[in-house]
Formats: sequence, structure tokens, C-alpha cells
Amino acid sequence: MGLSQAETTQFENQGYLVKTGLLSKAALHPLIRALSGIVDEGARRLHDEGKLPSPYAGEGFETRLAHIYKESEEAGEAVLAMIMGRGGGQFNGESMLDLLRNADLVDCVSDLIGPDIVGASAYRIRPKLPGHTRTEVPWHQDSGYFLPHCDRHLIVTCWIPLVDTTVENGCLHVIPGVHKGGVFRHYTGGHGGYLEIPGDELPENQPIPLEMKRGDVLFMTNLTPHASFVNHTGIVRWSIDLRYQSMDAPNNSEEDPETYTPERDPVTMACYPSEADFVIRDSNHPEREVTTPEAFRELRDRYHEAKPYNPGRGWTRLKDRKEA
Ligand SMILES: O=C(O)CCC(=O)C(=O)O
Repeated sequence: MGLSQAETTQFENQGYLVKTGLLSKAALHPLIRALSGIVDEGARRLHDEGKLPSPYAGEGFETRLAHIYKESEEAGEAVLAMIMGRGGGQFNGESMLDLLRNADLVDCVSDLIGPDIVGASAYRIRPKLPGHTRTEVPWHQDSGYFLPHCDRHLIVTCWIPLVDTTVENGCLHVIPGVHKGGVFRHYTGGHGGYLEIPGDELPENQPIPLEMKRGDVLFMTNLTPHASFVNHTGIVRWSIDLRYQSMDAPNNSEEDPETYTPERDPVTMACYPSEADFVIRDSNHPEREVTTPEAFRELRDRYHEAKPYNPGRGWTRLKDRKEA
């Protein structure tokens, strides 16, 4: 299907695009089933250990983790850690790779960055629990997390809700039309431990809340400011965010994590060296594509265990900020 000319123009001008109904139920279901399986495993274990009075087995994907957290914050946090560990990219099962390689999704990405595509290392799973303030994500641009020599490259974030999202349950908000102005100053130690652009340093353009249905996909640039706020409903606002870049942008897809050391010149590094990038499409060398769950898991685990050096960007701590 891909994107129409009008859609790519909207993306280029506004820095974001919501493509409605892109992903079918069948495309999302295996990941939802796998995530439900992790919640089930955690709930049963905590119940067996006497840490949860009920495993809430009768509850569905949207409500089970919310019930667990409401019953016991400690149990809820334990299940969250099973899903969001390793900075959010812990789950590296087959259904994640299948979604990362989903042809409808990647065709749209290809219309934005070209035919040869690398999956950018940081993908995240985000169960935003009712009333859980730590999973509010403050204003930032994804480039705030990437090394500065990558600022001129387009790295596309695909934000994919796994339930319908609304202002009430903590949908994503974006600031449109400011992605051509470079990277704003970010600070470390923001809300929830995330990077943060403080309110008085944000551009003046009005933020837009993006209410989306399951199946819709938001495409945004690495320079599009975005944030999400507290979930005031009783369901879990599940979403994932995946990232893609052109093969021409710096990446570590063919590199050894051990080559990432403090002695190495940062401008030779991948944009986000902490995790493994992986080839999604290579028109000249399709054999380089990561297509099997075994290869995907092995690559992600190898990087995780090696803990490659990431020099970061040296942002100031929020508490040391001097008012402008
Ligand atoms: O899903 C959210 O609440 C935040 C997502 C986000 O910050 C991102 O995709 O970079």
C-alpha cells in the first residue's frame, strides 16, 4: 500500500503522520498474544509465591495488568519489569520481529527513507498503567537520545497503539511543524528518569493530542517533540514504538559490540550504540536481512550482554539547569 504523495508531504511539513487502519488484527494479534503470555506467566508466579491473591486469569489484555497493579503495586511493577526490562526492549520474540518486518509497515517507511532499511536499535513496549505517573513520558525528541552526528539523518519512529488510545488513557501528543529547527536542549533526570525539554524551553506551536485506534500507525521524525501523560482510565494503554533508518545512516548492524569503547571516536559510532541495529531490507544483499527469530534473539542478546559503550550527548541535569 505505502504512503500517498499527500501523506509524505504532510510528514515532511508537519513532522508526523497518522496512517489509519494500516495494521490488520492478524498483524497485531501475535504480539498481543505474546505480551498476554508474559503477563500470565508473571501473574501466576506471583500468585504461587503468595504475592498476589488472584492471578486475575479471567481478565483480558486491556485490564489484567491494571487489576494486578491495583491489587499490589509491587506485583504490578514486577510484571512491568518482565515486559519493559532492558530499557523497554526486552521482548525479542518472533512476534516482535514479525511486526518489525511487517510489509505494510515497512512499505510506508520505505516511502520516507528509501528501499534499504535498518531497524534502529531502540524499540520499546509501553504498558501505561492506570494512574501510574512514572510511565508519563515528558517532552522530548528522539534525537535527544541519539548521538549528535545523527541529527541530520531521518530516523522514523512508528508509534503503534495496541489498544484504542484517547486523551483520557494517555495517548501520544506531538508538537507539529518544528522538526526542521534541530535538536532542542534536553536535560537528564527528567520526569520518570527520562530526558526532558522543560515547558519554558519548548517551541510555541500548539501540541496536538493524537487519539488513535488499534491498527493505526503514527509516523514521526526523530526531531518531532512528543510526550504522553497520565492514564486516567481503568485499562492499560498498551503501545509499542519501533524505529527505522536508511542503511546510509550510521548503524551497528555489521559491527561487534566490543568495538564500542571510550577510546573510539563517537562520530564513527551508530546513532544509539547501546542496542543492536538489524537489517530489515537490503535490495543488494537480501542475505543480510535478519529474518529468523533465532538470529534476531541472538543479535539482541549479544549486544545486551556486551553492554557496548555509548558516550551519550552530555546533557545537563535538570536540577542544574540555569533559567534562561
Ligand atoms: O508511548 C509513550 O507514552 C511515549 C512514546 C515515546 O516517547 C516514543 O515513542 O519515543
